[in-house]
Amino acid sequence: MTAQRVLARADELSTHSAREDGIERAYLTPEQTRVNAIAAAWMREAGLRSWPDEAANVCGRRHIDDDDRPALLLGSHLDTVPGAGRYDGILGVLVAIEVADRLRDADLPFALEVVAFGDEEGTRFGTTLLGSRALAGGWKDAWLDLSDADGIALRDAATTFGLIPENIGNAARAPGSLVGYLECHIEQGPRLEDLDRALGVVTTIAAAERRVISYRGEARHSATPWELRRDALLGASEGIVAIERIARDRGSPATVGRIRVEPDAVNVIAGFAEFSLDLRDATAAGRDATWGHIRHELHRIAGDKGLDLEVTSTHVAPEAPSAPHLQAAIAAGIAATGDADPIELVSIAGHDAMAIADLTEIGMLFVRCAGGISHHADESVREDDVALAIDALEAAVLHLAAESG
Ligand code: HGY
Ligand code: MN
Ligand code: MN
Repeated sequence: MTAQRVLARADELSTHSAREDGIERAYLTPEQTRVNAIAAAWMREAGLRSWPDEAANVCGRRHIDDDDRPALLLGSHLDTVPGAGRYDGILGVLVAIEVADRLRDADLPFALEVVAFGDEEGTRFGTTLLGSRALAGGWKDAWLDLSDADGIALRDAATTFGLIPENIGNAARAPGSLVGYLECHIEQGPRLEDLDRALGVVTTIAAAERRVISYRGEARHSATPWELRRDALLGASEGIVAIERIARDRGSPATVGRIRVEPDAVNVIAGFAEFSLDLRDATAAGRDATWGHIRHELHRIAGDKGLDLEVTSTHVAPEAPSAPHLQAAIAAGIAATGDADPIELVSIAGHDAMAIADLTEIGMLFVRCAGGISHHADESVREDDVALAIDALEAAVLHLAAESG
Protein backbone atom coordinates (compact mmCIF):
# COMPACT_ATOMS: atom_id res chain seq x y z
CA MET A 1 0.00 0.00 0.00
CA THR A 2 2.57 2.57 1.01
CA ALA A 3 4.81 1.93 -2.03
CA GLN A 4 1.76 2.45 -4.22
CA ARG A 5 1.09 5.72 -2.41
CA VAL A 6 4.71 6.82 -2.92
CA LEU A 7 4.45 6.26 -6.67
CA ALA A 8 1.08 7.99 -6.88
CA ARG A 9 2.48 10.96 -4.94
CA ALA A 10 5.53 11.11 -7.20
CA ASP A 11 3.15 11.26 -10.15
CA GLU A 12 1.24 14.10 -8.48
CA LEU A 13 4.40 16.12 -7.75
CA SER A 14 5.56 15.61 -11.35
CA THR A 15 2.61 17.70 -12.56
CA HIS A 16 4.07 20.81 -10.89
CA SER A 17 6.49 21.92 -13.57
CA ALA A 18 7.67 25.14 -15.21
CA ARG A 19 7.20 23.52 -18.61
CA GLU A 20 4.42 21.79 -20.50
CA ASP A 21 6.69 19.19 -22.10
CA GLY A 22 8.22 17.52 -19.06
CA ILE A 23 9.35 18.20 -15.50
CA GLU A 24 11.31 21.25 -14.43
CA ARG A 25 11.15 22.60 -10.89
CA ALA A 26 13.90 24.96 -9.81
CA TYR A 27 14.65 26.68 -6.51
CA LEU A 28 12.38 29.57 -5.43
CA THR A 29 9.81 29.11 -8.17
CA PRO A 30 6.01 28.94 -8.06
CA GLU A 31 6.29 25.21 -8.75
CA GLN A 32 8.37 24.83 -5.61
CA THR A 33 5.80 26.79 -3.61
CA ARG A 34 3.12 24.32 -4.71
CA VAL A 35 5.06 21.11 -4.04
CA ASN A 36 6.30 22.45 -0.69
CA ALA A 37 2.69 22.94 0.42
CA ILE A 38 1.75 19.45 -0.74
CA ALA A 39 4.75 17.84 0.97
CA ALA A 40 3.97 19.76 4.18
CA ALA A 41 0.41 18.39 4.12
CA TRP A 42 1.68 14.83 3.61
CA MET A 43 4.10 15.32 6.50
CA ARG A 44 1.22 16.41 8.72
CA GLU A 45 -0.81 13.37 7.64
CA ALA A 46 2.17 11.24 8.72
CA GLY A 47 2.02 12.61 12.27
CA LEU A 48 4.62 15.34 11.84
CA ARG A 49 4.48 18.98 12.78
CA SER A 50 5.70 20.70 9.60
CA TRP A 51 7.14 24.11 8.88
CA PRO A 52 8.99 25.91 6.08
CA ASP A 53 12.46 26.97 7.11
CA GLU A 54 14.14 30.26 6.16
CA ALA A 55 15.79 28.67 3.10
CA ALA A 56 12.57 27.30 1.50
CA ASN A 57 13.13 23.76 2.74
CA VAL A 58 10.09 21.96 4.22
CA CYS A 59 10.76 20.40 7.62
CA GLY A 60 8.76 18.01 9.76
CA ARG A 61 9.18 16.61 13.30
CA ARG A 62 7.04 13.94 14.95
CA HIS A 63 4.33 15.43 17.16
CA ILE A 64 5.42 13.16 20.00
CA ASP A 65 8.91 14.66 19.81
CA ASP A 66 7.73 17.86 21.45
CA ASP A 67 11.00 18.27 23.30
CA ASP A 68 14.47 19.34 22.28
CA ARG A 69 16.03 15.92 21.89
CA PRO A 70 18.41 15.68 18.94
CA ALA A 71 16.78 14.20 15.89
CA LEU A 72 17.56 11.61 13.28
CA LEU A 73 16.86 13.44 10.02
CA LEU A 74 15.48 11.65 6.95
CA GLY A 75 15.01 13.37 3.62
CA SER A 76 16.08 14.38 0.14
CA HIS A 77 15.09 17.11 -2.36
CA LEU A 78 12.02 18.19 -4.36
CA ASP A 79 13.73 20.38 -6.96
CA THR A 80 14.61 18.94 -10.36
CA VAL A 81 16.80 19.49 -13.39
CA PRO A 82 15.11 20.60 -16.62
CA GLY A 83 13.54 17.58 -18.34
CA ALA A 84 13.77 15.53 -15.17
CA GLY A 85 12.34 12.21 -14.14
CA ARG A 86 9.83 11.71 -11.32
CA TYR A 87 12.06 10.13 -8.70
CA ASP A 88 15.45 11.92 -8.39
CA GLY A 89 15.15 13.39 -4.88
CA ILE A 90 11.39 13.07 -4.77
CA LEU A 91 11.51 9.34 -3.99
CA GLY A 92 13.69 9.97 -0.95
CA VAL A 93 11.35 12.60 0.46
CA LEU A 94 8.29 10.38 -0.02
CA VAL A 95 9.98 7.28 1.43
CA ALA A 96 11.07 9.35 4.45
CA ILE A 97 7.47 10.47 4.99
CA GLU A 98 6.27 6.85 4.81
CA VAL A 99 8.84 5.77 7.40
CA ALA A 100 7.87 8.65 9.69
CA ASP A 101 4.24 7.62 9.27
CA ARG A 102 5.03 4.03 10.30
CA LEU A 103 7.08 5.23 13.29
CA ARG A 104 4.78 8.06 14.32
CA ASP A 105 4.25 6.52 17.78
CA ALA A 106 7.45 4.49 18.05
CA ASP A 107 9.42 4.90 21.24
CA LEU A 108 12.81 6.04 19.91
CA PRO A 109 15.86 7.33 21.82
CA PHE A 110 15.99 10.28 19.43
CA ALA A 111 13.47 12.56 17.75
CA LEU A 112 12.57 11.80 14.15
CA GLU A 113 12.50 14.54 11.52
CA VAL A 114 11.92 14.71 7.78
CA VAL A 115 13.18 17.38 5.38
CA ALA A 116 12.42 18.20 1.75
CA PHE A 117 15.32 20.30 0.43
CA GLY A 118 14.64 22.97 -2.16
CA ASP A 119 17.81 23.21 -4.23
CA GLU A 120 19.91 20.09 -4.58
CA GLU A 121 20.37 20.44 -8.34
CA GLY A 122 21.64 24.03 -8.34
CA THR A 123 20.55 24.52 -11.93
CA ARG A 124 18.96 27.96 -11.44
CA PHE A 125 21.70 29.96 -9.73
CA GLY A 126 24.78 28.01 -10.78
CA THR A 127 25.88 26.78 -7.37
CA THR A 128 24.20 23.85 -5.74
CA LEU A 129 22.90 22.41 -2.44
CA LEU A 130 21.70 25.87 -1.37
CA GLY A 131 18.86 24.53 0.84
CA SER A 132 20.88 21.80 2.54
CA ARG A 133 23.92 24.04 2.95
CA ALA A 134 21.70 26.62 4.66
CA LEU A 135 20.34 23.98 7.04
CA ALA A 136 23.89 22.74 7.72
CA GLY A 137 25.01 26.27 8.60
CA GLY A 138 26.99 26.92 5.43
CA TRP A 139 24.86 29.66 3.87
CA LYS A 140 26.81 32.56 2.35
CA ASP A 141 25.02 35.91 1.94
CA ALA A 142 27.19 36.48 -1.15
CA TRP A 143 24.96 33.94 -2.87
CA LEU A 144 22.12 36.48 -2.71
CA ASP A 145 23.83 38.27 -5.59
CA LEU A 146 23.85 35.20 -7.84
CA SER A 147 21.42 35.53 -10.72
CA ASP A 148 19.61 33.11 -12.98
CA ALA A 149 19.51 32.94 -16.80
CA ASP A 150 16.86 35.69 -16.83
CA GLY A 151 19.03 37.99 -14.72
CA ILE A 152 16.85 37.55 -11.62
CA ALA A 153 19.01 37.82 -8.50
CA LEU A 154 18.61 35.13 -5.87
CA ARG A 155 17.83 37.93 -3.40
CA ASP A 156 14.83 39.01 -5.48
CA ALA A 157 13.70 35.45 -6.20
CA ALA A 158 13.80 34.77 -2.45
CA THR A 159 11.71 37.86 -1.71
CA THR A 160 9.18 36.91 -4.39
CA PHE A 161 9.04 33.40 -2.92
CA GLY A 162 8.18 34.89 0.48
CA LEU A 163 11.56 34.53 2.18
CA ILE A 164 13.51 37.28 3.93
CA PRO A 165 16.84 37.10 2.05
CA GLU A 166 18.88 38.31 5.01
CA ASN A 167 17.35 35.53 7.17
CA ILE A 168 18.09 32.54 4.93
CA GLY A 169 21.19 31.76 6.97
CA ASN A 170 18.96 31.38 10.05
CA ALA A 171 17.88 28.01 8.66
CA ALA A 172 21.10 26.70 10.19
CA ARG A 173 20.52 23.91 12.71
CA ALA A 174 22.60 23.92 15.89
CA PRO A 175 25.48 21.48 15.95
CA GLY A 176 24.34 18.57 18.09
CA SER A 177 20.68 19.04 17.13
CA LEU A 178 20.91 16.00 14.85
CA VAL A 179 22.15 12.49 15.62
CA GLY A 180 22.51 11.73 11.92
CA TYR A 181 21.02 12.05 8.43
CA LEU A 182 19.79 9.17 6.26
CA GLU A 183 18.87 9.73 2.61
CA CYS A 184 17.13 7.29 0.31
CA HIS A 185 17.80 8.03 -3.37
CA ILE A 186 17.65 6.32 -6.75
CA GLU A 187 21.11 5.08 -7.74
CA GLN A 188 21.22 7.10 -10.99
CA GLY A 189 23.52 4.40 -12.33
CA PRO A 190 23.23 0.80 -13.61
CA ARG A 191 25.16 -1.10 -10.89
CA LEU A 192 22.19 -2.37 -8.82
CA GLU A 193 20.35 -3.44 -11.96
CA ASP A 194 23.48 -5.17 -13.33
CA LEU A 195 23.85 -7.04 -10.03
CA ASP A 196 20.09 -7.72 -9.85
CA ARG A 197 19.72 -6.01 -6.47
CA ALA A 198 16.92 -3.70 -5.37
CA LEU A 199 18.92 -1.78 -2.78
CA GLY A 200 22.49 -0.77 -1.97
CA VAL A 201 24.57 0.93 0.74
CA VAL A 202 26.40 4.10 -0.24
CA THR A 203 29.96 4.13 1.14
CA THR A 204 30.92 7.60 -0.08
CA ILE A 205 29.64 10.38 -2.32
CA ALA A 206 32.14 11.44 -4.96
CA ALA A 207 34.01 14.73 -4.83
CA ALA A 208 32.79 17.23 -7.46
CA GLU A 209 33.73 20.59 -8.92
CA ARG A 210 31.81 22.73 -11.41
CA ARG A 211 33.63 25.27 -13.59
CA VAL A 212 32.87 27.75 -16.35
CA ILE A 213 35.62 27.69 -18.99
CA SER A 214 35.89 30.27 -21.78
CA TYR A 215 38.10 30.96 -24.79
CA ARG A 216 38.28 34.43 -26.29
CA GLY A 217 39.60 34.88 -29.88
CA GLU A 218 38.40 37.23 -32.60
CA ALA A 219 35.09 37.33 -34.40
CA ARG A 220 35.82 37.51 -38.11
CA HIS A 221 34.13 37.00 -41.49
CA SER A 222 33.86 33.32 -42.45
CA ALA A 223 35.92 34.21 -45.55
CA THR A 224 38.95 34.88 -43.32
CA PRO A 225 41.98 32.77 -44.35
CA TRP A 226 42.82 29.97 -41.90
CA GLU A 227 46.15 31.42 -40.83
CA LEU A 228 44.44 34.66 -39.66
CA ARG A 229 41.77 32.99 -37.55
CA ARG A 230 41.50 32.96 -33.73
CA ASP A 231 38.45 30.74 -33.54
CA ALA A 232 37.11 30.41 -29.96
CA LEU A 233 34.57 27.73 -30.86
CA LEU A 234 37.26 25.59 -32.46
CA GLY A 235 39.37 25.98 -29.31
CA ALA A 236 36.44 25.02 -27.09
CA SER A 237 35.66 22.03 -29.31
CA GLU A 238 39.21 20.75 -29.11
CA GLY A 239 39.18 21.36 -25.36
CA ILE A 240 35.95 19.44 -24.85
CA VAL A 241 37.24 16.44 -26.79
CA ALA A 242 40.47 16.58 -24.76
CA ILE A 243 38.45 16.64 -21.52
CA GLU A 244 36.69 13.45 -22.52
CA ARG A 245 39.97 11.72 -23.44
CA ILE A 246 41.79 12.71 -20.24
CA ALA A 247 38.88 12.14 -17.84
CA ARG A 248 38.01 8.78 -19.40
CA ASP A 249 41.62 7.60 -19.20
CA ARG A 250 41.73 8.60 -15.52
CA GLY A 251 38.27 7.28 -14.58
CA SER A 252 36.96 10.69 -13.49
CA PRO A 253 33.41 11.32 -14.76
CA ALA A 254 33.43 14.66 -16.60
CA THR A 255 30.50 16.35 -18.30
CA VAL A 256 30.28 19.39 -20.53
CA GLY A 257 26.56 20.06 -20.45
CA ARG A 258 26.35 23.67 -21.62
CA ILE A 259 28.08 25.81 -24.26
CA ARG A 260 27.55 29.42 -25.31
CA VAL A 261 29.08 31.11 -28.37
CA GLU A 262 29.32 34.75 -29.46
CA PRO A 263 28.26 36.20 -31.81
CA ASP A 264 26.56 32.86 -32.59
CA ALA A 265 26.10 33.58 -36.31
CA VAL A 266 26.40 31.16 -39.22
CA ASN A 267 28.86 33.25 -41.23
CA VAL A 268 30.97 34.66 -38.38
CA ILE A 269 34.00 32.99 -36.80
CA ALA A 270 33.26 32.72 -33.06
CA GLY A 271 35.13 35.32 -31.05
CA PHE A 272 34.00 33.87 -27.74
CA ALA A 273 33.01 30.41 -26.51
CA GLU A 274 32.09 29.45 -22.95
CA PHE A 275 31.26 25.97 -21.64
CA SER A 276 30.53 24.26 -18.33
CA LEU A 277 32.57 21.45 -16.81
CA ASP A 278 31.21 19.12 -14.13
CA LEU A 279 34.18 17.02 -12.93
CA ARG A 280 33.96 14.25 -10.31
CA ASP A 281 36.04 11.55 -8.72
CA ALA A 282 35.80 9.23 -5.73
CA THR A 283 38.26 11.57 -3.96
CA ALA A 284 39.07 15.29 -4.12
CA ALA A 285 42.70 14.36 -4.76
CA GLY A 286 41.71 12.27 -7.78
CA ARG A 287 39.41 15.02 -9.04
CA ASP A 288 42.13 17.65 -8.70
CA ALA A 289 44.76 15.44 -10.36
CA THR A 290 42.50 14.95 -13.37
CA TRP A 291 41.81 18.69 -13.48
CA GLY A 292 45.57 19.35 -13.54
CA HIS A 293 45.91 17.32 -16.73
CA ILE A 294 42.85 18.97 -18.27
CA ARG A 295 44.03 22.47 -17.38
CA HIS A 296 47.43 21.80 -18.98
CA GLU A 297 45.76 20.72 -22.22
CA LEU A 298 43.36 23.69 -22.23
CA HIS A 299 46.33 26.07 -21.95
CA ARG A 300 48.15 24.26 -24.77
CA ILE A 301 45.13 24.72 -27.02
CA ALA A 302 44.93 28.42 -26.10
CA GLY A 303 48.59 28.85 -27.09
CA ASP A 304 48.24 26.93 -30.34
CA LYS A 305 45.19 28.93 -31.47
CA GLY A 306 46.10 32.34 -30.08
CA LEU A 307 43.17 32.36 -27.67
CA ASP A 308 42.73 33.77 -24.16
CA LEU A 309 41.59 31.13 -21.66
CA GLU A 310 39.55 31.92 -18.54
CA VAL A 311 38.45 29.39 -15.89
CA THR A 312 36.05 30.08 -12.98
CA SER A 313 35.16 27.53 -10.32
CA THR A 314 31.48 27.80 -9.38
CA HIS A 315 31.05 24.87 -7.01
CA VAL A 316 33.43 22.63 -5.10
CA ALA A 317 32.51 19.67 -2.87
CA PRO A 318 34.90 17.17 -1.25
CA GLU A 319 34.00 13.51 -1.14
CA ALA A 320 31.47 12.77 1.60
CA PRO A 321 32.02 9.39 3.27
CA SER A 322 29.09 7.72 5.02
CA ALA A 323 29.65 7.17 8.75
CA PRO A 324 30.48 3.50 9.43
CA HIS A 325 27.67 3.08 11.97
CA LEU A 326 25.15 4.64 9.57
CA GLN A 327 26.42 2.43 6.74
CA ALA A 328 25.92 -0.52 9.09
CA ALA A 329 22.39 0.62 9.90
CA ILE A 330 21.53 0.91 6.20
CA ALA A 331 23.07 -2.53 5.60
CA ALA A 332 21.03 -3.95 8.49
CA GLY A 333 17.93 -2.35 6.99
CA ILE A 334 18.63 -3.97 3.63
CA ALA A 335 19.35 -7.31 5.30
CA ALA A 336 15.97 -7.03 7.07
CA THR A 337 14.37 -7.08 3.60
CA GLY A 338 16.01 -10.42 2.84
CA ASP A 339 19.22 -9.30 1.11
CA ALA A 340 21.79 -10.84 3.43
CA ASP A 341 24.81 -9.46 1.58
CA PRO A 342 24.04 -5.81 0.77
CA ILE A 343 25.94 -4.25 -2.13
CA GLU A 344 28.18 -1.26 -1.31
CA LEU A 345 28.42 1.54 -3.86
CA VAL A 346 30.24 4.83 -4.38
CA SER A 347 27.79 7.53 -5.43
CA ILE A 348 29.14 9.50 -8.39
CA ALA A 349 25.96 11.56 -8.29
CA GLY A 350 25.90 14.37 -5.76
CA HIS A 351 23.30 14.59 -3.00
CA ASP A 352 22.15 16.88 -0.21
CA ALA A 353 23.90 14.47 2.15
CA MET A 354 27.19 16.07 0.99
CA ALA A 355 26.10 19.37 2.52
CA ILE A 356 24.58 17.82 5.65
CA ALA A 357 27.89 16.04 6.27
CA ASP A 358 29.15 19.43 7.52
CA LEU A 359 26.60 19.26 10.36
CA THR A 360 26.16 15.58 11.21
CA GLU A 361 27.08 12.08 10.10
CA ILE A 362 25.41 10.76 6.97
CA GLY A 363 24.22 7.50 5.49
CA MET A 364 22.54 6.74 2.17
CA LEU A 365 20.29 3.99 0.83
CA PHE A 366 20.31 3.48 -2.95
CA VAL A 367 17.33 2.13 -4.88
CA ARG A 368 17.59 0.43 -8.28
CA CYS A 369 16.37 2.53 -11.19
CA ALA A 370 15.72 1.13 -14.66
CA GLY A 371 18.81 1.26 -16.87
CA GLY A 372 20.43 3.62 -14.36
CA ILE A 373 18.58 6.37 -16.22
CA SER A 374 18.17 9.68 -14.41
CA HIS A 375 17.90 13.40 -15.19
CA HIS A 376 15.54 12.19 -17.93
CA ALA A 377 11.81 11.56 -18.30
CA ASP A 378 12.48 7.81 -18.66
CA GLU A 379 13.63 7.61 -15.02
CA SER A 380 11.68 4.76 -13.41
CA VAL A 381 11.56 2.52 -10.34
CA ARG A 382 9.72 -0.70 -9.55
CA GLU A 383 6.92 -0.66 -6.98
CA ASP A 384 8.35 -3.74 -5.23
CA ASP A 385 11.75 -2.03 -4.95
CA VAL A 386 10.08 1.04 -3.42
CA ALA A 387 8.31 -1.23 -0.91
CA LEU A 388 11.69 -2.76 0.00
CA ALA A 389 13.23 0.72 0.32
CA ILE A 390 10.57 1.83 2.81
CA ASP A 391 11.03 -1.37 4.81
CA ALA A 392 14.83 -1.01 4.73
CA LEU A 393 14.86 2.63 5.82
CA GLU A 394 12.39 1.88 8.62
CA ALA A 395 14.55 -1.06 9.74
CA ALA A 396 17.66 1.14 9.58
CA VAL A 397 16.03 3.69 11.89
CA LEU A 398 15.03 0.93 14.32
CA HIS A 399 18.54 -0.54 14.14
CA LEU A 400 19.97 2.84 15.13
CA ALA A 401 17.39 3.16 17.90
CA ALA A 402 18.26 -0.26 19.30
CA GLU A 403 21.99 0.49 18.99
CA SER A 404 21.73 3.83 20.78
CA GLY A 405 18.78 2.85 23.02
O1 HGY B 1 24.61 16.53 -10.12
C1 HGY B 1 24.27 15.60 -9.39
O2 HGY B 1 24.97 14.64 -9.25
C2 HGY B 1 22.97 15.68 -8.66
O3 HGY B 1 21.98 15.04 -9.41
N1 HGY B 1 22.62 17.06 -8.43
MN1 MN C 1 19.13 13.95 -6.51
MN1 MN D 1 19.79 15.13 -9.73
